[in-house]
Amino acid sequence: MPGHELNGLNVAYVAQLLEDYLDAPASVPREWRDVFERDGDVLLALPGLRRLAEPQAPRPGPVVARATPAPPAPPAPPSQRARPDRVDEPPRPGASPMPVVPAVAAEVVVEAAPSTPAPAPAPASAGATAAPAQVVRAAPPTEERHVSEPDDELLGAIAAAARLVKAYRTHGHLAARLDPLGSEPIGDPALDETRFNPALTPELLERIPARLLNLSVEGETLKDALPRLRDVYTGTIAYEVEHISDYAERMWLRQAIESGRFRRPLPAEERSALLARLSQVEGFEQYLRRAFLGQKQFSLEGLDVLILMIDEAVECVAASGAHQVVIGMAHRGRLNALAHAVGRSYESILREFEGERSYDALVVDPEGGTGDVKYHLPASGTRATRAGEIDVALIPNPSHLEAVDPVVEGRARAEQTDRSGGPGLHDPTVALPLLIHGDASFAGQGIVAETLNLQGLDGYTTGGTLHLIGNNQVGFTTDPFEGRSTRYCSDLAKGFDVPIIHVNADDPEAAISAVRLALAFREEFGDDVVIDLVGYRRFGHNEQDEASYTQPLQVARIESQPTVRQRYAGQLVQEGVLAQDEVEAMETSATESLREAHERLRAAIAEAPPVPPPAGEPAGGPPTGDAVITAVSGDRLRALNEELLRVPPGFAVNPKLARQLERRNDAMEQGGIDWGQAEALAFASLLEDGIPIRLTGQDTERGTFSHRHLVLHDHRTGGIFAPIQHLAGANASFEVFNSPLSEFAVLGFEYGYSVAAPDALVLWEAQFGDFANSAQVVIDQFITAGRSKWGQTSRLTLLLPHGYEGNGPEHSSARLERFLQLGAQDNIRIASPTTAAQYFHLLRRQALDATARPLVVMTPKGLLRLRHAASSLEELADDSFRMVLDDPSADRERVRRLVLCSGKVYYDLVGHDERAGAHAVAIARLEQLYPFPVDAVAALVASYPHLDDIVWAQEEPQNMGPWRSIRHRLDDAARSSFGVSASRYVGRPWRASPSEGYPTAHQREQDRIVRTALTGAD
Ligand SMILES: Cc1ncc(C[n+]2csc(CCOP(=O)(O)OP(=O)(O)O)c2C)c(N)n1
Ligand SMILES: [Mg+2]
Repeated sequence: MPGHELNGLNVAYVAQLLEDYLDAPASVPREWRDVFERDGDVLLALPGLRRLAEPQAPRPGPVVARATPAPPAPPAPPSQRARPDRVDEPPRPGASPMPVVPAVAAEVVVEAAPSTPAPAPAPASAGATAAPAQVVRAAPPTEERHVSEPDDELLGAIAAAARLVKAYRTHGHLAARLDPLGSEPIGDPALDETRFNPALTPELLERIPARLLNLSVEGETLKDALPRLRDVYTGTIAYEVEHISDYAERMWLRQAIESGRFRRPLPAEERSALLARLSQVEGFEQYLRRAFLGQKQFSLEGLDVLILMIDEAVECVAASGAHQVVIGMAHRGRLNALAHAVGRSYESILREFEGERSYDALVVDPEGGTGDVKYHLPASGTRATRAGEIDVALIPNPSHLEAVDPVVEGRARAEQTDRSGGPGLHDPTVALPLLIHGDASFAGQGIVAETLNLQGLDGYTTGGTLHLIGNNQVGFTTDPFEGRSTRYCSDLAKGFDVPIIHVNADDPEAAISAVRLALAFREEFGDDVVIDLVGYRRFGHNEQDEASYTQPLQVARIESQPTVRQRYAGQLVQEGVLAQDEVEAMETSATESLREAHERLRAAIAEAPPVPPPAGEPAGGPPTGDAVITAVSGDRLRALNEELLRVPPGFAVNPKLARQLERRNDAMEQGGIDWGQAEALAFASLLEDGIPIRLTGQDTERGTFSHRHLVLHDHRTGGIFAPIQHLAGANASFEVFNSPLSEFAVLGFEYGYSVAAPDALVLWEAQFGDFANSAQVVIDQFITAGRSKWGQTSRLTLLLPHGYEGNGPEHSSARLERFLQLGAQDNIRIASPTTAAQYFHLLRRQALDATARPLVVMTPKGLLRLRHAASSLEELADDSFRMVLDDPSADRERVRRLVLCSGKVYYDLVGHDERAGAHAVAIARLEQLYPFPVDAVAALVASYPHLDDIVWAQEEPQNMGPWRSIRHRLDDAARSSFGVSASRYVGRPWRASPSEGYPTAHQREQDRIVRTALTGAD
């Protein structure tokens, strides 16, 4: 604390720091921690500070108990944990570690009273730490100092005032009038100025200059400022921002909140426009309810201003240059959003209530889909704003609440990414992701946390998401006290350093100001913001529901509650902004336009014949992608291989890894191209073909099994370099990122990305295939069903390590059976390639096939390096993906049994001791499992003229693996051959758990399966 005069008005500043310290030691600069820990007695001798410390006396802390060890240093700020610089790039702004001390010193300067700026504490060096005690202890007697005699009472009052201000900033929300239903806020004693010691009487408040407290509200003294502070923090809008660890963000928010720059009174025409909009929103819900009694609409009423908030968000980001707003939301108010936020015509929505399909994608899809309920369907439109036109997309979602969140993020990220080359160029200003949550689902669904965790990650950030929680204080019939352990439904966001704005849904102007502040913050810092819109649910969960069965008191309260439109109309009339007849005209006009649209629709329905129902599965069978040429010339591959091994001068690849990578050169000429190399060559050639690629997953840059190494790390400097992002002939970007430890959110993200980037090859890799079931909602509701429900598909490719290698129940099976069960109507592709070349061609086919479909690949583990599974350059250069691989060594005249299998078990079969003598056995592989290659399998069977046995061999249990899904196909093929009527099963018996936990048990079982398949004997 060198240079600090503890008497005089800086005590207020020290008091603030001390209070912070008592609350959370790590929150104050280390220098000040040292001071408090070492010089506690001295400080406590000062009257203002003694009072401050007194109420805290029971708390252990160095100021009152010096012996307590110093608290641990705070974790490094995010910037210190940033990805290492790419070697060939100039250091990115903010990428290099920020020194802690200067940042904190800046806080000291700002926090200090402007008229008596306190110098920043010196860094805690050995010399400097000794000094403060000296300064304080060696201070001359009070009468000799050139400062005025401290006024004990005033100093104490200032310390109390600092605490009061802090209390308003941190806990003002507890006293805010947030509930339109009028529940009393719980308040907080710390907000009561009369409870301090000394009590902050009006006389004392008047003696405290507001500037000492570093307030941004107006007022000369605290007496003037306090009512404003109260208005700002405890009105119909409230803020939680003080938990944010980033100093600049916190200061910016404080200033923005207290200055009221986003809360200025709105001009009369804006207010009247808000009322007109509210009239439309309310009129829409009321019209639907009256016209279609009992049909589900999931009315928004009670949260009507949500639509105004979306309007405002669209305006704000359009003004900042965005081209698109990507919205994700659930059922509540979705129809209203379709009509008003996206701009879908009233007719098209009313048509669905009339029981007609209006969603074009389903009608034009020749195969016919199931379609979806009206409150899940996608829509997009163009909105006119003051800054020009902007696209608004409401993306389709399943009933699974919050599952759409990461999908929106992925979609926005794709919109924001220029994929023309290198690692891709991300510009978050291009699109705004806007997520609308329910209060119960935001607090209850884990996917929300997974999605929030994406916000600051290089590979996933979208430059900040605007989260609007439509908080109607109920979830179906569940009250908040049953549904969450936290006070606010938004509390989860605090752990992610996200600012939270609570706003009363009966105050449209406050709601607008919340959006303005939120989006200004996003623009400034590129981070997420949550707005908790506190309203109510005027009716039941849906229109068939009776809310008073379970929430009788709330319902009674709501019945006596005027609507927000009525309230606002009353306010505008009373304030002379509008006349009563103008208000009524708005209401009438809203209802009239709905009525007219409905009449037009009825007339159209009466005239036009109903649209015929879509046809079922096409007779001709689904497209196979056979026609795609996937081979790449040997010369091109050689050149690419060289480039893939090239690093900048001076870049030091780990020597052990360098030796491994060098072997790739030999493999090009001598054979032995393994999985990792084949994959890199497939990717590189696709980049030259102009196909952008995005590959993510846990530890994917290196590869879980250390086989990929697309991103290299300089073993001396830690710098990183990805040769694949620097190919001279690349015409598209290659994004590669290690994902956070999530499956649900990251797979949802990649799905969203892949839909928005239909030409890109987007791949997600599971650490082990088993873990994909953590993302089952994305697989079931989006990836496999999206095409049927919404006409939405993509090339998303799932790489799922699969295979029984004795690693136990959880690291063996990617649950292939689940994907096979989900395959229908050519919705996905499922493959289990067994050679590096097959994988190479499969990847290229997936990217180049004109028909986009998701692909699920059972990828290997042990096979990654298995010599037999490796391929030659010729196989990459001349071949293509084969859905069935015949036995290359079979003697057709001798073969009596055809063993068909898929995946790694093939190598167990051909490598078994019994194989050499089993001349009557041919072993063939099914490399594509869905769509099932009917013709290729029939041709294979027919090519063995003397068969009397067809065996399906799998290492999975009988209730898992492919058997149950493909058995009928094999039987069909068997019947077409001469001597066989049905196929036989060889594999693990029915099992509740996929695999043995003991390696010896695994070995025994594996041996039994293979032996039985080869010899026919158990
Ligand atoms: C994952 C999931 N579980 C359960 C449901 C069934 N469900 C539909 S709405 C609802 C209540 C949602 O409450 P909230 O998030 O507060 O939204 P609100 O309906 O109140 O707008 C529930 C439990 C669901 N749709 N999704
Ligand atoms: Mg709710």
